[in-house]
Amino acid sequence: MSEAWWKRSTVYQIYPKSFYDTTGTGTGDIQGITRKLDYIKKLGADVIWLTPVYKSPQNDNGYDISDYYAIDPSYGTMEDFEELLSETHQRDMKLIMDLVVNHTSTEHGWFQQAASSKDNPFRNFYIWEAGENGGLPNNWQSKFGGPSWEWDEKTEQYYLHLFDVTQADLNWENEGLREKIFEMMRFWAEKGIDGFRLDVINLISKHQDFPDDHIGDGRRFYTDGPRVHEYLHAMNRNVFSKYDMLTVGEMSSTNLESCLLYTQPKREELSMTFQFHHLKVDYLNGEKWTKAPFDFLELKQILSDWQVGMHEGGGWNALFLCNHDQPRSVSRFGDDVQYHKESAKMLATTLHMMKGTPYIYQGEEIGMTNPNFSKIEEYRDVESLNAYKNLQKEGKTEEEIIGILQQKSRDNGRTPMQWSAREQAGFTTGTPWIDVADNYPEINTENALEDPSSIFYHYQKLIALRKKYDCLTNGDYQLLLDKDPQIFAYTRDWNGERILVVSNFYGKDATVDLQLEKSKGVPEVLLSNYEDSPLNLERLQLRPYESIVYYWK
Ligand code: TEU
Repeated sequence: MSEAWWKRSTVYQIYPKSFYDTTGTGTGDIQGITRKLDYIKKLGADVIWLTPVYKSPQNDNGYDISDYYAIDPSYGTMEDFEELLSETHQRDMKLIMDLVVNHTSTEHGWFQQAASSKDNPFRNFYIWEAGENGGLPNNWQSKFGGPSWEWDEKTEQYYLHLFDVTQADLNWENEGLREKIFEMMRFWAEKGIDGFRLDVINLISKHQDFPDDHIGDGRRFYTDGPRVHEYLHAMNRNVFSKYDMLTVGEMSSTNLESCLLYTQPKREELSMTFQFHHLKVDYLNGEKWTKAPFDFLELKQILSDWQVGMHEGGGWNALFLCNHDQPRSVSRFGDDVQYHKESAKMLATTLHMMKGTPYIYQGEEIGMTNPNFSKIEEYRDVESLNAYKNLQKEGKTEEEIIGILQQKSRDNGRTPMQWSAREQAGFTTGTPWIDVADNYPEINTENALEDPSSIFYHYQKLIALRKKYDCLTNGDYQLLLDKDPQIFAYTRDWNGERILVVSNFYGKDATVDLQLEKSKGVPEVLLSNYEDSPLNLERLQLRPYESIVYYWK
């Protein structure tokens, strides 16, 4: 069997609302993406993932879809989309769409029908329960805070919403619903798109007795649920297999065993999965809305366990450190002031040399940082605004709450793309829907493109290495110095080729004894974030955030 094309690809994630505004409305648009395609081409990424641009009331920035067949007018028209797709293909790049099929907006026609009466034919497209003795059907919590059931006055039942109250969960038990979804997916496939990113796809199958959860928030009754593999296999047979697609599932609170099942080729489900365990290493006692430094040893262990586990089990990882739901990686795991460039490059190297398909989130390639918003009025995200209220109820002070949001809010990753030092970072001629980060005069794409030592060109080199070395696609993964509190080092071996990555995760020097066998001889340095990196591996001296890729053949 020939190698799947997406194994050597690098995906560039675009959050259209914050990418580039051509109309002066303050909101990015599809034409803006088309205009910036050459920029992405120059970076070398060969797949674009668009977060949702379908028609939506935008309560959750498009993850609340009201019409799967239409483009939201704030982003443009279907013609704009078709132009984007063809311009992408002309540049030998591919485009994948974000698909949200765990839930729809309550403004979707199906929900409107379903909520109109108990015997409407669409009623069973959603999940309705009568409730227990006048109370909620169970104690499951919404991921955005509060109960996951909402009372519907008219038909006197509750509907399930694992996210916002305007995001009603679809009933995948209903075969008619499944057929409608597959039909809609084929509509987009027929337009020529190259794949799907499937939003919280491991939540679509719920335990049908909807039990109370006595030890948690209910997630164990719908995460990687009873029929999820059956549904994904059917999706694969009905849609994916008929085209040549990259499919990536966003897996909430999943585990390795499940992700192997989702991605082993013989099972015919998905190409790869996103998992989030490594992005919870700065949660205090497992709680997101806390302020805490990240646990480096844990980060290393989790990433390594997934590397080894997916390699040995024949699965495939999607590799990422940030996205539109996460803080900026350089602010979170690096040093976004003193060692901005060095640490951003170090993080990129550490991730991109792993086994899997790497994802770059817009702005990550120039080291965009968290904006450090200091007033609640600057935040936009529904989840952050809910968290703000809940933390107030818990008695936290304003200062404490803002401190937490500065570290954890999803808005950290949603500020406008910093194109230039011009007003509003060159993102819009109007007023942006969310403020631009203050550091745009220094951190922007114009500066990055002019500076041969920029973070941008470092990513460009990483992408090129991944295309060239079979060892990066196929090699195994071995963690070295697992207990070292400062160094992240691993090897990749394949067919006599070896790649070694050594990264210093902190702003102080380090002396490293890798204890490698000597027989391999003197290596070549493939990439580093400092000039003249040392070749002597016996007592390797690393500078702050230094990261080096060695190669032996
Ligand atoms: O996110 C799913 C999800 O569970 C998270 O990443 C979520 O943001 C986090 O748990 C909050 O703490 C996806 C989308 O990426 C996100 O933007 C949507 O809001 C969500 O699904 C609902 O569609």
